[in-house]
Amino acid sequence: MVDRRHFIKKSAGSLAALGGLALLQRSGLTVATGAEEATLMDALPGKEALIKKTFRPPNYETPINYFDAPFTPNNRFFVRYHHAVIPDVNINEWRLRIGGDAIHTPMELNLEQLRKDFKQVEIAALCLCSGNRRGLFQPHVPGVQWGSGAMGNALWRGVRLKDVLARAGIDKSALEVSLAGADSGVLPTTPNFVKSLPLTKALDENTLIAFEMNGEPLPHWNGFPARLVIPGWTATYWIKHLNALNVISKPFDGFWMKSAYRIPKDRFPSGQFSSQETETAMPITEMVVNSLITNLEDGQTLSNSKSIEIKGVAWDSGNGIARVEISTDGGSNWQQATLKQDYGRFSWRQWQLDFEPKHPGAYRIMARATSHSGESQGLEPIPNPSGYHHNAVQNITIQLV
Ligand SMILES: Nc1nc2c(c(=O)[nH]1)N[C@H]1C(S)=C(S)[C@@H](COP(=O)(O)O)O[C@H]1N2
Ligand SMILES: [Mo]
Repeated sequence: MVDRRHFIKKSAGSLAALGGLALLQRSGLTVATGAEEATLMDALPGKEALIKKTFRPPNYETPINYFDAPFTPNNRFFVRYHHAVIPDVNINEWRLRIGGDAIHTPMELNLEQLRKDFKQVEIAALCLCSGNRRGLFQPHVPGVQWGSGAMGNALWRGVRLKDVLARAGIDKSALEVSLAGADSGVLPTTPNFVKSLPLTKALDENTLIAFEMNGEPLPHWNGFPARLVIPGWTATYWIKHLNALNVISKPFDGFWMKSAYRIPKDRFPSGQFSSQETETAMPITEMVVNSLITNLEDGQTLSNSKSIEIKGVAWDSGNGIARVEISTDGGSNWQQATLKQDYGRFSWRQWQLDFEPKHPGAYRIMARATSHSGESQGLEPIPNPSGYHHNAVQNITIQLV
């Protein structure tokens, strides 16, 4: 049974929010007056209440105040699925099948073999949905209307994909590795969520088949018993409930590569995927530099505030964060925040700044991260049809009374 714990943060603006309100009113909850937007909190089994975007398939984002910790707890980690049929994997029956026309010896591994036969490694990495913050794009872009919580930072333990593929033997004709999970659509015509990686990324020493997250077995909703972890790349490639890997000599032509998760070419500073590129478009690959203020909200009123701590997180595709600058006057002056502990170049980096306001009033707070490659955030997101890579500098107003 799903434990339903609804509450309202603010009240309604958009039509979708109104739908949420109608639901709440039917379930007998009263709506706070004078507020602006409905937020529906709901707990999936084994999870704390998260912000529900859709129930079938389950799409739940993490409230940003939970990003206070260096690693996002498993029971607070966001959940994203494209399909509604998500099997409860029976570990005794689960096998990872390795095949494809460019593999020498097709094979099957059970979880025990995967854990015991290969060297285990652990890596801190941010799992970020390509469409995180899509809901902030103006004009509106279709798709799940994510806020800022379709991401989480975790310690992933597993084995290197390259070690597993080496055991099966890779032919020199190999071009891509396709990745499939156990979930499927309600209708047999729905294309399964299968992705592919260029061989070089599949063989990168940081690309893992992970079976643990923050020291525990992967939660069901985050891919039990094993998922791909592709540090630096958006989470669309981080296939959950992984059950098939195929090393192939031709570009994989499934729907989720050819038609979805694509961006206009040359518009972002992100990496290449030449076997999947056309003249005008390419698959989304690396994350872009970004940051988030995690302890203040737009419109928030703070009283008796002589010193205000501003804190948050910043990340990029793996060059590492060089600096985070904060403005408290709408962008006229910028101050460097203190970067906290470095957990590795694929982890997000926490940062902090103490702000001492001289007088009460409204303050416009902005945060801007710069990576070691020199990339920085712009004031506006880069437009693209599917609303990916939203990394505009945040701009929130707080009231000090
Ligand atoms: N099997 C499977 N894996 C998947 C998906 C999916 O729909 N099915 N969605 C991907 C996308 S788009 C994202 S953002 C991440 C989300 O990971 P999480 O649910 O563990 O937070 O899973 C990825 N792996
Ligand atoms: Mo995603």
